[in-house]
Amino acid sequence: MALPNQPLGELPAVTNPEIVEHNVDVLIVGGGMAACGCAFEIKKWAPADMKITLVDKASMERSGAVAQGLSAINTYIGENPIENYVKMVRNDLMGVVREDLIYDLGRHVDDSVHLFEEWGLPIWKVADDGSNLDGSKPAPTLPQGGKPVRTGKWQIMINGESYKCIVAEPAKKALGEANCLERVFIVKLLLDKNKENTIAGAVGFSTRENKVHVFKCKAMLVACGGAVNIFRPRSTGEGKGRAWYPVWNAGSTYTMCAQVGATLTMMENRFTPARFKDGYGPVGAWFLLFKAKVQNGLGEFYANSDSVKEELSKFMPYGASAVTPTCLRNHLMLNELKAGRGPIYMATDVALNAFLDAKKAAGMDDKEVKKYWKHLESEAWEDFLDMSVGQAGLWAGMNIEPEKVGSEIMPTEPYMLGSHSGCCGIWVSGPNEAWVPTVDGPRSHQYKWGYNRMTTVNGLFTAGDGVGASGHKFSSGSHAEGRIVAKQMVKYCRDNASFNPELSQTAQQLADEIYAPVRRYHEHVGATTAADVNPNYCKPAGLMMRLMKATDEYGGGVATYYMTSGKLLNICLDLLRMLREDAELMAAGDLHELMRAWENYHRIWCVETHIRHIEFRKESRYPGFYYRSDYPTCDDANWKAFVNSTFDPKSKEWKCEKVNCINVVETDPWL
Ligand code: SFD
Ligand code: AMP
Repeated sequence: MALPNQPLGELPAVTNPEIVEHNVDVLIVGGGMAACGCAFEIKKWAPADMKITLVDKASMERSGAVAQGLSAINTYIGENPIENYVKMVRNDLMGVVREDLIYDLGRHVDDSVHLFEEWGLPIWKVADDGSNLDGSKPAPTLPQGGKPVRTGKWQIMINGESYKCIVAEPAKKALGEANCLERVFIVKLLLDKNKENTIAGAVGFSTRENKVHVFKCKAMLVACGGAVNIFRPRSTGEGKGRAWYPVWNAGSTYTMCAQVGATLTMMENRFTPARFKDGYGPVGAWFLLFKAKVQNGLGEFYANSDSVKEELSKFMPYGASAVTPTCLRNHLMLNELKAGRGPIYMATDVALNAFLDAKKAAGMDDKEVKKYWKHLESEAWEDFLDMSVGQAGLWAGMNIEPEKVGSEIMPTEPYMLGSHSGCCGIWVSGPNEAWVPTVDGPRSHQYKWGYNRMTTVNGLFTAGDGVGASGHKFSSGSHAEGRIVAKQMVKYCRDNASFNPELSQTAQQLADEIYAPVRRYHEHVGATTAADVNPNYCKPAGLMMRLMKATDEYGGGVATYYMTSGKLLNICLDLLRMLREDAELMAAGDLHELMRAWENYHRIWCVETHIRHIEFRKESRYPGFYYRSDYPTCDDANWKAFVNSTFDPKSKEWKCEKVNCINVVETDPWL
C-alpha cells in the first residue's frame, strides 16, 4: 500500500532503520506496464500457496512511463500479419534485432489490448459511415469486431488519461493489496550463496518510513523501465523535472541486472525522440493522424526533397525502405539545423487547414464545417492533454493556435529504453520452440535456454524496457511481455521446488550499506553552516549535474549534436570512473535524498554501459540518435551483429562481444 508523505516536507532519515525481512516465491520489482501485466497474469498459473510480492518505488496508479496517461496504443497488430510487425521493428531499428522475441510479442500483444478495453479503457472506433466515434460513443468492442481508429498501421487512438489507473487496478486486485509494497525503492539484487549464477533476493528501502526491506525469492521479474536524466536535458533550472520519458526511471533495470552478471545487449542504442520543443509533446499523432509535415525555417518541406533519398541511402545498407527509420528522420532534421536552416516546425496549420479544405471541397456546408472544426481542434488538444499536459499548458501560455502557426519540434536529450523506438536492454531467452534459432556456446550467444524472457542469470526475468534488441512494444507490448514472464516464473518455481535461497550477507550488513549515505550525512553535517556544502560529502543533486556534464560533452549529448568519437568516449569513461569513486561520498539527509543517491548509482552504471558499447561498436548504427566521427557510416559488412556485454560479479570485469544476428523472418522484401 502507498503510504502518504509527511504533511510538510520530507521525512528525515535516521541512522538505524528498522529491518523487515520477507520470504517469497516470486518477487516482482517495478509497478509499471510490464509489472502490472505480470501481477495480473501470475495468479492464474500459480498454486494457491505460492507467495508473490510486488515492489514499486512509487504508487502503481501513477507510476512509470504511463503515469500521465497516453493518447494512443502504439502496438496493436489487429488485421496485420505478425511477420510484417517483425519487419517494421527490424527496419526501424536498423536491422539488428531479436526477431524471435518480436514475433513472440506480436502474437500475444492484442490480448492485452482487449483486456484494457474490458477494464474500461475507451478505444476510439470508426463508425459504419467511416466517421470517427472517438472513445465516447457506444460501439462494439475490438473482439466483437469494432474497428479501431488507426493512426498508422500499428497504432490505435484511446482516451487514455487514466490508462495507468485502469491497468493498475486489476493488477493489484489479482495479487491482493497486502502483497503490493509501494514507495519501496529496490537498490540491488542478491545472488544465491550456494548456487552459481542464481538469483536469491533483493534489498531496498521505503521512501516513506525509515525501513530497509530484505527479500528472499526463487524467481524475480525486474521491470523498472528505462533510464532518464543520464544526459543533460535541454530543459534547465526548475524545468529539469520535465523530460520526455519518466524522470523517475533511473536505469535501475539495467544496472541491477548487470551487477549480478546478466548479459546486456545493444546498450549502444538510445532513443533521441523528436518532440514538440520544451513541452516534450508527442509527434506521432501529428504525423500519422493529422498527416502533418515538417518544415524548416525557410518554409521548405525538407523531408520530401529529392536529395533526401540519396542522403538516406548512405545509411541503409539493405536498400531504401518505404518508411524512414526513426533515427534517420532525426538525421534529416539535424542536417537542417546544422546547416542553419532551423528551426524545424511541425506544420500544424497546414495539416489542419488541409482537412478543412478537403471537407469544403467535398461539399460540406458552413455549419457542418464549423462543427467538424471544433471536433478536429479538440482532438489536437486532447493528444497533449491525455499524455503530456505540460505541452498543452505551454501552447496556452504561448498563445499558440495550432491552426494558425506551426510549432517547433526538436530532438530531445537521449534516453535509454527497450520498449519504445529504442532497443537497449538485457539479453534474454526466447520461447523454447523449434523455430527459434539454436546456437551453440554460452548463454550470451544463445537465443533460447529454457525459460522465455529469463536473463542469463537463473531465475531472473525481465520485460518491457528491460528486454533488449526488441523495441516497439510500447505500453501494450510491455504489459503482454509481463504476462509472458508470469507463466514462465511459475514454471521455473515449480521446476526448482527444492531450491531454498540463501543470501551471503546478513540483513544488517545490507541495511548498513543502503543507509551509508545517511550515516555520512549525520556524521559530517555539523562541519558547515549550509547542509549542501561540505568538505566531507557531496549531495546527490550536484553529483547528477556532474554526470550530465560528462555524458553531454563527451558521450554525444545535445551539446555536440549527438556527435562523439573513440577519443571522446574514453574521456567520458575516465570521468565516469572518477564519478563512481566520488559517488561513494554521497550524503543523504532525508529519505527522498537517499533515493536520489541510489538513483545516481544506478544512472552512472547504466550510462557507463552505454558509453562502453558505443566505444566497442566501430560504426554509426543509429545516425540521428548518435554519431561516431571516427566511424561515420553504417557498416553492415562488419557490424550487422549484436554487441553483448557481461559484468562478472566475482572478478568485477566487463566483457564486450559481438554476437550473431539471425533473421527469422524473410529479408526479401525487407519491409
Ligand atoms: O506518444 C522501480 N509510451 C507509449 N506507449 C504507447 O503504447 N503509446 C504511446 O502513445 C506512447 N508514448 C509515450 C510512452 C511513454 C512516455 C513516457 C510518453 C509517451 C510521454 C511508452 C510506454 O509507456 C512504455 O513502453 C511502457 O510503459 C514500458 O513499460 P515498463 O513496465 O517497461 O516501464 P514503466 O511502465 O515505466 O514502469 C517502470 C516501473 O518501475 C518502477 N521502478 N521500482 C522499484 N525499485 C526501483 N529501483 C525502481 N525503478 C523504477 C517505476 O515506479 C514503475 O512502476 S508516445 O511517445 O508514443
Ligand atoms: P511518437 O509520438 O513519436 O512516439 O510516435 C508514436 C508512434 O508513431 C510510434 O509507433 C512511432 O513509430 C510512429 N511514428 C511517429 N512519427 C512517425 C512518422 N513520421 N512516420 C511513421 N511513423 C511514425
